[in-house]
Amino acid sequence: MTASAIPTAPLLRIDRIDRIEARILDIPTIRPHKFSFGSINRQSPVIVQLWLSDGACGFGEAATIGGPSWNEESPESILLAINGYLAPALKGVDAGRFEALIQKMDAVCKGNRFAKSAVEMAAIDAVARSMNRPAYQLLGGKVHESLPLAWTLASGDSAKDIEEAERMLEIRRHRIFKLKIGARAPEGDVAHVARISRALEGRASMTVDINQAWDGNTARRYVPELIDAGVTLFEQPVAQWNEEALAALTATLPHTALVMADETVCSPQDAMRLARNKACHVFSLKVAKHGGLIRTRAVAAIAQAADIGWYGGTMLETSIGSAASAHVFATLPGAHHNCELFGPQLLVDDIVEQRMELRDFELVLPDGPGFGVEVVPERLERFDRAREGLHAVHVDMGRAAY
Ligand code: MUC
Ligand code: MG
Repeated sequence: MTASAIPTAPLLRIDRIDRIEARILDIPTIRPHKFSFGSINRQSPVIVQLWLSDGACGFGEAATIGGPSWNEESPESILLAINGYLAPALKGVDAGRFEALIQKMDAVCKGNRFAKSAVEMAAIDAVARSMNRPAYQLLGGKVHESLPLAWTLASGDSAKDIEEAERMLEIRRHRIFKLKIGARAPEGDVAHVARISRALEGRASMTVDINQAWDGNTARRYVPELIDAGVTLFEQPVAQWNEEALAALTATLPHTALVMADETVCSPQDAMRLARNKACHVFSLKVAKHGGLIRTRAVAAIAQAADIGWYGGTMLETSIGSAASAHVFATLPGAHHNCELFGPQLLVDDIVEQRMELRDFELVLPDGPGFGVEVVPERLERFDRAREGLHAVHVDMGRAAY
C-alpha cells in the first residue's frame, strides 16, 4: 500500500460555543456547618450550562461559602461576571481550545476565578461529551481510580460530632475527619478536639481547619497542644496574607504534623511564592480558587516540583463540581493527602441522577462521558433561586455561636 493510500482519520471537528447560561441554586445543608467566620445552613452554587454547535451540552459549577465570606466572590458576583462578560466573550469560540478560552476570559475580566472556573468546567464537560469520553482523558489521563475521602465535623458540639463520626466509621464512609475550629477561644478548641480525638483514638485521623482565624502567636502557642491531642494536619491557621507566620510554623513543626495552605494558595504565582518561602508542606487544591481545571494542574505541577504534597479540597459543591474536581485530582501524580469531595453528602438533595460512588472509605472516580454524572433538569428547576424571585444579595451567615 502506498503512503497516499493509507486511510487517514477525518480532521478533528471544531465545536464552537453556541450558548452559555448560568443560574444560582439554593440548596439547604443537612445540618448547620460552622466555620471560624460563621455558620451556613445552605449552599448557593452557580450552575453553568454550555451548549456547543453540535448540540452537546456540558455543566460547570462554582460554589462559594456564605456569600462572599470565604473570599471575594459571591454567587451574585459570579452570575454577573458570567452573564455580563465571560459568556458574550466566548460566543462562537472553539470550545476545545481550553487554554485560549482562559486567555479570552482573562482579557475581558481580571480576577473572578470562581466565575471563570465554572465556565471552563462546562466547556470541558461539553467537549468530552461530544467526544463520548471521560473528561480525565482530556486532562492527562487518570492515575487514581479512587481517593480516600475525608468528612468535616462542624456541628460545633463535641458530642454530636463524635456521634456523627461513629456513624461514618460504622458505615465505612469516612475515617479521616477535619474539624472546623477558630470560632471560640483556643483553649475551648483544644478541649473540643481532644474529646473527639480520644473518642476515636486509633480508628481515625484528625485534621483541623482554622480558616485564617489565628494570628502567628496564637498558632505558635496552640498548635503544639493540638498535636498532643492527635492532630496531624493544620489547614490555614493564619490569615491569607500572613505567609511569614505560616513559614515559621512550617519550619518548627515536628515530623508528625503538616501545615496545609488553603486560602493562601490560589494562583500559580501564589504556589510559586509559597514554595520559594518554604511556607507549607501541603497545598489544598480547589478548582474554583485556582480558576479552573487547567490552572489546578498548573498549581499541582508547582507542588510536585517543590516537593509539596497536595490535598483534594472542596468548596462544598454539588455533584457537578465535585465530579469535575475528582476528574482532575485523579490525573495528579505526586504525594497526595486524600480528598474531601463530600459536598453532595452535606446537601439535603442533589441535582444528578446518581451521586459518585463511595466505597470502603474512598470516593470512586466516575467513568461515563464528561464528568460522568447526569444532571436532572427538574432538580435544577426545584432549587433555582429565580423561582423564588431574585435576591440581589445572598446573606446566609449566622454567627458561629457555641
Ligand atoms: C475550607 O475552607 O476548606 C472545605 C471543607 C469544609 O468543611 O469546608 C470547606 C472550606
Ligand atoms: Mg480550608
